[in-house]
Amino acid sequence: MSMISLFCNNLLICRTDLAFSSETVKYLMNVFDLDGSGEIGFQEFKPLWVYVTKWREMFESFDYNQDGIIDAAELASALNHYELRVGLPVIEFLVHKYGTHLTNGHNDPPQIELDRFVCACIVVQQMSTLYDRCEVGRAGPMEVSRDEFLLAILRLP
Ligand SMILES: [Ca+2]
Ligand SMILES: [Ca+2]
Repeated sequence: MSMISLFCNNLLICRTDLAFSSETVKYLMNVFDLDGSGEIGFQEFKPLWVYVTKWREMFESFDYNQDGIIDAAELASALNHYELRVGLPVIEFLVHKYGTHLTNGHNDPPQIELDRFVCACIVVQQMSTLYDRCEVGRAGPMEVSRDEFLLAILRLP
């Protein structure tokens, strides 16, 4: 287990029923391993701490019914609050892709646990930033909307 896995699973989560998956750790490494060393150094650690703590607080504050999971409405509210504005089709796709059926098999809609919530938010944040950069670099408006752009990325395997 890498240092970042240990960090995420033992220091930040502080809950025995939750752990960060290798996919989430990979996303975090992509964001915070600025020198490409494959490890999180001291200078990279502080922003990682702030970032993950922020997403955890966000998860808890937007889990309105306090059931420990995020549904589509809670996810939309959270992303909108942090100005990651996406439409309903993107929200539905995010919940489908990152959520799980936690009760009653597939009869209930999927919901998102903390680990996958962080993944979903990182993807939306990074792809929105990329979209904004593409838009700035163009003389005119983009030919695809932000939601179309995000959905195209999210549909990738
Ligand atoms: Ca590094
Ligand atoms: Ca909830």
